[in-house]
Amino acid sequence: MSRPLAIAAAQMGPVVRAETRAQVVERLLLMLRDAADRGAELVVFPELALTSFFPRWELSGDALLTFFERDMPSADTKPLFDEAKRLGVGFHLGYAELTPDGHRYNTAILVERDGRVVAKYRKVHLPGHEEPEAWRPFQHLERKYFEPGPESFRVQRAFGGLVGIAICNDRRWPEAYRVLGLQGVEVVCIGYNTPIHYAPDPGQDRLAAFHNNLVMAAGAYQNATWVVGVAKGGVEEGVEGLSDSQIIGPSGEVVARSATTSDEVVVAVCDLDLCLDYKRTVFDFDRYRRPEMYTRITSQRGAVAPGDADR
Ligand code: CDV
Repeated sequence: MSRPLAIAAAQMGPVVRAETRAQVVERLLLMLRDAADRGAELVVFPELALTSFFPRWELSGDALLTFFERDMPSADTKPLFDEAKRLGVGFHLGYAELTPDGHRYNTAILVERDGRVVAKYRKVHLPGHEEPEAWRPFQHLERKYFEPGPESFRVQRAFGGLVGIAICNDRRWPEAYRVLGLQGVEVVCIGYNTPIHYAPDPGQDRLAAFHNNLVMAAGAYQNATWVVGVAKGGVEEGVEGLSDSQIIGPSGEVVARSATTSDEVVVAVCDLDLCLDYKRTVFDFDRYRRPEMYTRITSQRGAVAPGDADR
């Protein structure tokens, strides 16, 4: 049996602050058409795809809110929805969401081939810091500008399979994949903006690409799922972001990878039934997991309590 789904990772190069939404949507449309020409049925765009990565700046009032979407689709993004529907292609899109009652989230949606929004996810793991810190070469104020998503990771029946969403920093946390894995996920869409310079510990900078692949490949393999990781990379407003978008199979192997730091589409035909090879064998959760063992760590006699190892 096979359930092929052609997926495109639509990587973006930098978006400068002066770029309008309409200009960005033109770039997305070019990639959408390119992906459709190459047979893609699902096109995955990055996190916060419509603007420059604004958490790098200290902002308030209208200067901040201008980066947020009040409606989706909006007047500027409607051409993307219309063209996707015309082409019969679905997509994943990350954007900054401002709700009618004033909540701000780092959000991604999944749009089916008929134009319906079938899933919305709001980022759970918000990295960075709450207040500006003058010692940094650039800020990472996600924790100031966004609330953590109030809902967990959920799987949606779409594109002939089970699809989940995680956003950027979520990909470093095994819980994100496992919560989706426990729901049988077959494709995890992950958009990211990852500055290569990590100010709290610059020793990690040289490992940015290694860690990116490490976490997504492990998440894919340990949860028997495809993972589609898509960057907004390149040097954006003076900050170098990781590119290296990749489509990873349930074996943990990369089957398609970007080669540039610019707008670039890579396509892979992903057989969703390949997930079953792993879900029915080494990662047969019902047969082999021991959930009853995972909550006992400190209550057992002889277990090492936090801090004991230091004594
Ligand atoms: N946008 C992000 O979530 N970026 C984080 C950085 C700050 C570490 C990431 O995990 O890639």
